[in-house]
Amino acid sequence: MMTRKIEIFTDCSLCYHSCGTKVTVEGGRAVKIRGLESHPLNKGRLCPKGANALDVVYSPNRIKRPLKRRNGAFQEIGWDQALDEIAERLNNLEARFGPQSLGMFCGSIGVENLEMSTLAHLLQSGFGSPNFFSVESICYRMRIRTRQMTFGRYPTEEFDSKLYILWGHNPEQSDFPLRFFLKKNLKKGARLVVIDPKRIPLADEADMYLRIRPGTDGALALAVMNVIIKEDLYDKAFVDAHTYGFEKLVPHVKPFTPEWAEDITWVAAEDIRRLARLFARTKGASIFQGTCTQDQTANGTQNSRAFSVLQAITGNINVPGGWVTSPPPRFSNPGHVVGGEPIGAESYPLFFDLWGKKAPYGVVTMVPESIPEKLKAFLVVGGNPLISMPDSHVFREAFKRLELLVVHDLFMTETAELAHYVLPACSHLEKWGIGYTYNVCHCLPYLMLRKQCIGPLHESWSEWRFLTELAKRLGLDKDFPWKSEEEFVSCMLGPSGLSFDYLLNEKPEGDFYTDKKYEIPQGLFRTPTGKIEIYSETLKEAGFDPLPTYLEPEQGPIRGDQAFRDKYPLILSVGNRNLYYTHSQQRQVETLRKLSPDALTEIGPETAKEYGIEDGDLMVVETNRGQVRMKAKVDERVAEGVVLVPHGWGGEANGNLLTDIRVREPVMGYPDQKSLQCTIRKISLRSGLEH
Ligand SMILES: Nc1nc2c(c(=O)[nH]1)N[C@H]1C(S)=C(S)[C@@H](COP(=O)(O)OP(=O)(O)OC[C@H]3O[C@@H](n4cnc5c(=O)[nH]c(N)nc54)[C@H](O)[C@@H]3O)O[C@H]1N2
Ligand SMILES: Nc1nc2c(c(=O)[nH]1)N[C@H]1C(S)=C(S)[C@@H](COP(=O)(O)OP(=O)(O)OC[C@H]3O[C@@H](n4cnc5c(=O)[nH]c(N)nc54)[C@H](O)[C@@H]3O)O[C@H]1N2
Ligand code: SF4
Ligand SMILES: [Mo]
Repeated sequence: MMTRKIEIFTDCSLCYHSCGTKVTVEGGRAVKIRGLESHPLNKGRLCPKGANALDVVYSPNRIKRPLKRRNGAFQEIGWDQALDEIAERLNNLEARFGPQSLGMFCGSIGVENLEMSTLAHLLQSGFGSPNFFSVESICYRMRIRTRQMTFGRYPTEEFDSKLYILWGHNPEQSDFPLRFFLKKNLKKGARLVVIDPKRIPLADEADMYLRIRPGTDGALALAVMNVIIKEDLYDKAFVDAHTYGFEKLVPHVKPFTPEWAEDITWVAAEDIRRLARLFARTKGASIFQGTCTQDQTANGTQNSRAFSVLQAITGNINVPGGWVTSPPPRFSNPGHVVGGEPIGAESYPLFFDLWGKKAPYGVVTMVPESIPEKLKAFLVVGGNPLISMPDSHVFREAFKRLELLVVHDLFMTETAELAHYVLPACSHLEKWGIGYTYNVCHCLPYLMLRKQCIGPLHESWSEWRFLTELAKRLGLDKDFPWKSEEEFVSCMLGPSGLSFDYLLNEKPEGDFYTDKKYEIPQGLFRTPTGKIEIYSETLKEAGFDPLPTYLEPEQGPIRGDQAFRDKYPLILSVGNRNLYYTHSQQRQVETLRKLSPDALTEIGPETAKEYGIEDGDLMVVETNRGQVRMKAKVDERVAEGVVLVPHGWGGEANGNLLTDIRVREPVMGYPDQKSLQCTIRKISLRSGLEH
């Protein structure tokens, strides 16, 4: 019998970049996956994860059938039984404690978890709960919020730049598409500055490398501002025409001299001056701030404010290579706004509400303290919070107190292991969806239909099917009116201007959804003053500094307690990315595991020597919250006194056993994961004893 071989253009959603792929399907089975040359983002390339995506899809470790915990062990059951029981338990909790006792959590899957989070939000809000949590309250939304606050919209850095300032961002590991744009433009004469406590390999190609003390980026940014203003390097015409509050910034930054910053940041005053001059003299310069690095520090919101102000005063807004405001794609968002505010809205109001525009997200760092009083049931759809959220012990203990924990995933994660019900999810090749590049992919306004390439494997269900069927049992049918997943995706695409049929039949490779425009028309900046707000009344009214400021890490040498630092003298940053894995995923893929077999703690040679540790030794990293065991990677690229621990590994190598959920950024409640304190020691393999 002839088996038909077809090639389908779709996107990879093993991370949020959404690279274009070509999937060869033969007899209903995906047999090959390659990069799609005509996709403007990856231009035919795939990272090792994407290239090995079929090993994820066809992994023998996939959860095959719904599982129910009984007497401490999992038992296979049918979908109907699982959904009937979950619905009954949810209805029961609603009757006893009210609908807000349900919390929903979505992780970082594909681009902004678009369909997943829309459906999840629809279910939880239809049920009557405002408590939707996602990675948005530890990653990225802070930058969006802050840029909205400053510009009244959300400009993003262009991939083709004349000056790349990698400010705590390492594209070689985390930003596969950017890496190629960067390398191409370096050959054409673009400049590069790397600001990082690790001399990442890209720094070897840079015009400047600034070795910074973790968590002090805000101080450096203020000093750069100081020089630009003092040396009269700012773009006067742009400042006059488009900004509000510059005259207040001038006296404000006077004390933040390069010498002041040198003591704080470890960056030489002369380098700060050089950076300021280079930046101010380049039209088409962009700060590429760490995607979560700059959020997860004590000064997070103010870091993003400072970067925004730097782009503005150098006139690097809406110029090719700078930060550019392209309209975001419009998708229909059928989710209701439920009365009542999510957990965290009161403590961190600017995260929730900006000028009356309410975000659907609760603050995830407040979840554990809300269990069991406020939250009794938790649905996790595509996330692994027990590994990915800060302070894993605290999350674990809280989750144990839930009356109902349901996890929808492809694999038996540490979070799933604790659940009452585990439900098998479809991979991205088994369902319909939307792939687009906008907020994470820097001004490439591109939209693609994610096609269902193969039927669902095993008994896995897509989010659409799972949540629609659960909704029916909760009496929420009216909130899920779509007869098929295609119809749902088609409805979401509605306002984008690119229809399902067009993207399926005419542009299977995807299409640009809007032209890029660089001019600044009247009314572009939708802030209260209609200008770029260097001075923000909004922040002031919320009780924060209206001008960019600097706050030391809570445990650091200026704010922290000396006795604490005597015990934990080294600076800890948790979560540098690893090209071969997305967070806690893909460890089961043999090819990738061979390329990156171990969790590695990175330290500099002097630090290693001081603690009697050699490269490859087994070592312990310890904080006030817990400890991890990992292999040591002694690397002269790492600043002395700094310990870099990855996240995403499980068991005793879980980096989030070290982080502290109570150490939070004051404006938006994000956890500090980049500037904590720790100590390290060697484990002797022979005796098994720790030194
Ligand atoms: N200390 C520290 N911790 C961090 C970070 C850090 O820098 N430092 N970074 C943080 C950041 S920025 C983020 S975004 C978070 C990420 O946090 P998470 O998104 O919770 O992390 P993942 O490990 O990617 O978990 C995703 C889960 O979804 C499953 N999955 C994959 N595809 C699908 C699907 O299509 N459907 C369903 N239902 N499930 C699917 C995967 O198997 C996996 O178990 O981690 C955070 N954790
Ligand atoms: N392969 C892979 N790619 C990913 C992910 C993944 O899990 N795997 N996750 C995706 C997600 S959700 C996100 S949010 C992004 C994260 O992307 P980013 O937050 O940009 O993280 P990295 O690119 O690892 O870069 C972090 C760099 O910052 C440095 N650094 C650490 N602390 C500080 C500090 O205080 N100041 C400064 N200036 N530098 C510091 C580190 O040494 C490291 O080189 O990556 C995305 N891409
Ligand atoms: S960078 Fe992300 S989207 Fe692109 S191929 Fe790799 S895993 Fe897939
Ligand atoms: Mo993230």
